[in-house]
Amino acid sequence: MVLIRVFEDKCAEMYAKAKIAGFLHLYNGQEAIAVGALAALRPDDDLVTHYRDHGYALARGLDVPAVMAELYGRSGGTTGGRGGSMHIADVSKHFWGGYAIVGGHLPLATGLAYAAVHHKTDRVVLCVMGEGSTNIGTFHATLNWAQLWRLPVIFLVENNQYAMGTALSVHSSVTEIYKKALAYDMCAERADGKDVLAMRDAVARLAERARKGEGPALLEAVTYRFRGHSMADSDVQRPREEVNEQKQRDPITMFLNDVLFKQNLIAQAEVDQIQKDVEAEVEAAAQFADASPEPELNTLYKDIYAQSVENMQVDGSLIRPATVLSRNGKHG
Ligand SMILES: Cc1ncc(C[n+]2csc(CCOP(=O)(O)OP(=O)(O)O)c2C)c(N)n1
Repeated sequence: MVLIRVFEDKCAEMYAKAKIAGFLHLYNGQEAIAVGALAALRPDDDLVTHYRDHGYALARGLDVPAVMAELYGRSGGTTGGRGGSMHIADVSKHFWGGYAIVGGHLPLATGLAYAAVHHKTDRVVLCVMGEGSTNIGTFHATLNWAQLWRLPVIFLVENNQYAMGTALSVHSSVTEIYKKALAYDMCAERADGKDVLAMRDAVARLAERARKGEGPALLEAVTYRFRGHSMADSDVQRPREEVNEQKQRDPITMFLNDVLFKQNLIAQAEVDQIQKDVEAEVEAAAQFADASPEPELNTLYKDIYAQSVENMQVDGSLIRPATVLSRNGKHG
């Protein structure tokens, strides 16, 4: 959680210095969700997220300098600098990407869950979205199929109570988001998204039932983001008092005070050391990103068409999507 916090504060600084361009949606305040959820999953469980994806990338163990270089749009980035902030991905880590289209990734995640069943693996898919996604048509179509086919997917809704600057009660007729799953007879739970252990326990429980073939679930994580929607947002819609009050319940200090200090699991000196080490790691990542060259112009079309992934391997097995074969004209 500290790594995500420090990393993203650095991102904000580098955005202001114009080292990072485009959209940049930060995760400050929501760190306990990604860290708790991924702690409950296996490294080969599949992960698909929305565009607020840096926290997931770091919690999944992607290379920190490569994530920073991706944000800088440099060739040392996770996708060679061609994706940027909203499209961090690393297939070797079963992280199939951040997606910019609100709700657009839900069918993809559910397709992965279908593939897991079809290939007789016991993998679970974690599909992360904001609460704004739950008003989108694909959300409803996807939940219907996922439940009908009892697919092993957890729909994790990060309810930070605003879609951009629009308050939940202004955009959704149902404000207890987990209840939307009940329309599809789907298992639904709500957890405190600022409590890292509560998040870990909830995801562990839902993953276990999904792995046993008991079907999908929707988990609503109630949270708040400490910054505006993106770095381009002046954040004028949210009352200052509300933002300040929410910052009093910071997931990092809550875990420190309510768990680690209370149970004598850590000393202040260790906390200080973690902070220092993380700051050094993030500084080194920023230097790596700065030194990494711009992508070569002749790589502009690389990885856009399916044939570029023709020989892609995941866990030793060759991926040969039908589109690859037909595009190459080798098979009909
Ligand atoms: C289909 C679609 N419509 C609109 C947008 C523009 N847009 C980007 S983020 C966003 C709000 C999403 O809010 P929420 O799902 O609650 O996630 P949060 O950003 O709060 O984490 C909107 C409307 C988009 N990217 N895709």
